[in-house]
Amino acid sequence: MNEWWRKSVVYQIYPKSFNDTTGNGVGDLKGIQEKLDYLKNLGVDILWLTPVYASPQKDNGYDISDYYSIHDEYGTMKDFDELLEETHKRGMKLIMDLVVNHTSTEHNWFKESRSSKDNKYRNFYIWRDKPTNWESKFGGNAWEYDEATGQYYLHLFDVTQADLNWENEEMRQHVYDMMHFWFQKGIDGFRLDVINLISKDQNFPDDDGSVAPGDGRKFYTDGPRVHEYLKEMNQEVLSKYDAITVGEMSSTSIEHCIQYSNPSSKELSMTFNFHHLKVDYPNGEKWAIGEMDFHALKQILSKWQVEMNKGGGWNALFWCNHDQPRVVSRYGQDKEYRVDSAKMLATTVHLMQGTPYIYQGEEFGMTNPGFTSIDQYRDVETLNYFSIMKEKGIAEEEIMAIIQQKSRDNSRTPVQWNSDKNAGFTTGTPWIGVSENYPEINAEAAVADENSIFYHYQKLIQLRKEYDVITTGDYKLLSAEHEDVFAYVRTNGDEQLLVVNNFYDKTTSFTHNLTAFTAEILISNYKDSKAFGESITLRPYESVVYHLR
Ligand code: TEU
Repeated sequence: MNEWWRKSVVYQIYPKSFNDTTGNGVGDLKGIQEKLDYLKNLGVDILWLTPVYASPQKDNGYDISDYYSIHDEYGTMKDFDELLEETHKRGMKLIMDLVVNHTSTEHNWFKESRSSKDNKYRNFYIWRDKPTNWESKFGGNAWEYDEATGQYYLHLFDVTQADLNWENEEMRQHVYDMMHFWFQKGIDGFRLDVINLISKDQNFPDDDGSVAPGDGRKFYTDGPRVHEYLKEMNQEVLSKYDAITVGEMSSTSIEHCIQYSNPSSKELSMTFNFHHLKVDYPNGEKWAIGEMDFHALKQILSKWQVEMNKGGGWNALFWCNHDQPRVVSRYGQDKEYRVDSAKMLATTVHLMQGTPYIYQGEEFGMTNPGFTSIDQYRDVETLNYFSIMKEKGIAEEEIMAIIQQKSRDNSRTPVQWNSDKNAGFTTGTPWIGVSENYPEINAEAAVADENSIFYHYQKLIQLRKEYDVITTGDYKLLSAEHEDVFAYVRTNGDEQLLVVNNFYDKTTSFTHNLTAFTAEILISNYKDSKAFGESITLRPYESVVYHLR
């Protein structure tokens, strides 16, 4: 296991909400550059920028209209080059977001493609005389009729995001050329957006509705040629650079993620999966009020740890990103136990095997904003589902409660830098509202407080570099049936880490049968956690890591 990224920690930046230096209310590249020393102090190794390419911004940059230029609100290519240089100067790496399952319908390729059936770009996209009954992930039909040429084009996401046709070798070559362009500028890798959706069943069958009406996922998820395409991408591009790649795998399986990320496959470095972030989806339905299923959470995270380790795969470890609610509000308690529960949640994933990802603001415990009106929301998926739920006759009050819990905008409010106006994010009007708790919850206050969540993350990052057992140790879940505690042990020969996390606001106890000659506490979220013993009492949200020899 010599790949450098196995001991690295990645920090995800959503530029639109990170830091605005022009006063236009939108974050920009110079704003990221301003915060590089803050990120260096946190101790992260790699920065992941979500898309900064030219885009109409219908899906905040995941609808790309030109892969070779920077979105004008974010700055210029010169700004990008300077950011990359300053990042490298600080010994950090930078990866970009590769969105090649689809482009914006504003992309020149699509404009050409839709202009006529015999245009040379026609088959860069997926055109059919007859649509299937597949649903878009953003609601509604996944096909759009185009008058000009009397056919339908596929869009698994928004109608302005047309799916690329990966069966077309010339299109694939255009993608590889673009990847070389960015690698030759000096970037260090890519996060690959919904990359396991690029291979579609070419029979385009209707869905039988057995999972959900018009589901369709089984006809394009981990599709028939996906591994062939990724091997080709690796052969043509990735193998020529010392790159880190992480695939976002929607609705995937452990077997596929082992194949995607086992080095012998020569595909990707690691994978994101989302099964642990659906344990508050009642009957698998995102757009409903749901509570965390704690036992399911423990089982899913543990199964992925054990199976990926056994199969030689590599997990991206995370709770938060720009599509998910803030974990301290979701699986923790963001009022009187915000600090303790945020630290506990961080420890839970950072002591696992894999590469941890920290999403902007998670390192000091930003919470969901608690918006109450649909006018406060911006996310295309959220706004689509507001309309869908209204059409279903659901009461607006219930709709707003669901959206308040599940919307992707929960993680997209501006980073709260300090207690100044707009939390120091912008001197203008922010593109989306700032959470009202910014005077108390902000980076400046966290850096000034030695007991803050910030320094807990800083310590976790340091531990990963210091203790090989975190990177290479086996994983075993303990007391699977415990109602309150998520405990596991990492083992590397005669060295063990016992990680115990109380996920609830009441004192509980945990017993085990581990023995040790010496035991020290590596990290805890309480100053006076109990010494190692057969029975360990855990106060509300108490989280302790014991190093046993
Ligand atoms: O997300 C894929 C995706 O399906 C997410 O939108 C998420 O799983 C969904 O919202 C859950 O309901 C990627 C990007 O991360 C996301 O921001 C983009 O909107 C999407 O792809 C399309 O590019």
